[in-house]
Amino acid sequence: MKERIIMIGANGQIGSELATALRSRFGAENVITSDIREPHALKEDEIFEIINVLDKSALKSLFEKYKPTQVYLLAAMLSATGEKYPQKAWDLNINGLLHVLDLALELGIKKIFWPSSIAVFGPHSPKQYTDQYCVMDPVSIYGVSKLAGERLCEYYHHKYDLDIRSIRYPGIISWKTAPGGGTTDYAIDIFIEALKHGQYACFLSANTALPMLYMEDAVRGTIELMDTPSEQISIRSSYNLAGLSFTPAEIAEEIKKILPNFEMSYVDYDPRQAIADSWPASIDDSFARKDWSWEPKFDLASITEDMIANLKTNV
Ligand code: VAH
Repeated sequence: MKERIIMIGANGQIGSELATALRSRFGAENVITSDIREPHALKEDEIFEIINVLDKSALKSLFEKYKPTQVYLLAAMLSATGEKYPQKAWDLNINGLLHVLDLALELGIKKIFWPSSIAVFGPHSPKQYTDQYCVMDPVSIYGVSKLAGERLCEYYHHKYDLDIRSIRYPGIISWKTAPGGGTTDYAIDIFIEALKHGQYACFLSANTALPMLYMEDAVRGTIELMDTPSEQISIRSSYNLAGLSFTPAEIAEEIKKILPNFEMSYVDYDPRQAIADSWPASIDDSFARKDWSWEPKFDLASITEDMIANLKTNV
C-alpha cells in the first residue's frame, strides 16, 4: 500500500528537514506538511495545510481529506519557551498528542512518530551514559510534558496496539532552519555569531556538557526507526538516542581551528543554565543500536566543518 504522510509542525527545526527527506523518499505528492502558520517557502510540488493541532475537529477533517498512513507530530513548545508559558506548553505538548492518538485510533492510521527529548531526565537521573530505564524527574514543563507523553504512547500501544514510535532527541544542531526556544540552541547560535561577529557570549557555562546530535543523523535515525519492522521495536515509550556530547568550551575550541580569531565569552546568568544542569551529560543508546542498528555518523569536527561551510554559503 502506498505510504501517505501528514507532518504536523513541519515549519520547525526538525520538521522542515525531515519533510525534505520524506518527500525524497515517498514523493512530494505523498507528504502533506502542516503547521499553525504558512511556511517561509514552499516549492511548486509541495503540499502544505494550515492546522492548529489543538483544534481536534479541524485535525480530523485534515486526516479525512488526505487519509494518511503515517502521521509525524512535531508540533511542540520547547524547554526555554515552555518555562515562560508552562500552561501553554502542557496544552500543546500533551493535548496535541492526545488528539493525534485518538484520531489515529478512530481513523485507523497505521504508524505515528512523536518526538520526546532527553529533557525527560532530571537531577536524580544518572548523569553519564543515562540509561533507557532510570529515575526520571524532569524539572522543566517541557520535560514533564514529554515524560507524560511517553507514558501515553506506551499506554496507547499496549492497550490499542497503536504503532507509535518515538525518539528522545538530544540537542539537535542544524543550519537550515533557526531553532525555537531551546536550551541547546547555543550550539547553533555560536556558529552564526562566530561568522557574523567573530565572537559569542554563551548563555551556558563553559563546562556544561550536553548530549547533541547533528540534523543529518537525527533525520536518518528517525527514518530508520520508522522503517524498522514493528516486531523489532522493543521500546514503546521513547528510544534514547545519542550522537555526541560536548561542552561550550569544547565547541569553541573546535571553531577556533577554522576561525582562529573567534572569541568566546560567557554571560553571568541565564535561566537556561538550571535546565541544562538538570539534564544528562551523555546518553546510553544501546537499545536503538540493538533494535535498528543505530549508529551516528557526525562528530564534533565534522559538525563544525559542515556548519561553517554551509552557513558561509547559505545564510
Ligand atoms: C530544547 N532543543 O533545548 C530542545 C531539546 C534536549 C533539548 O529538547 O528544549
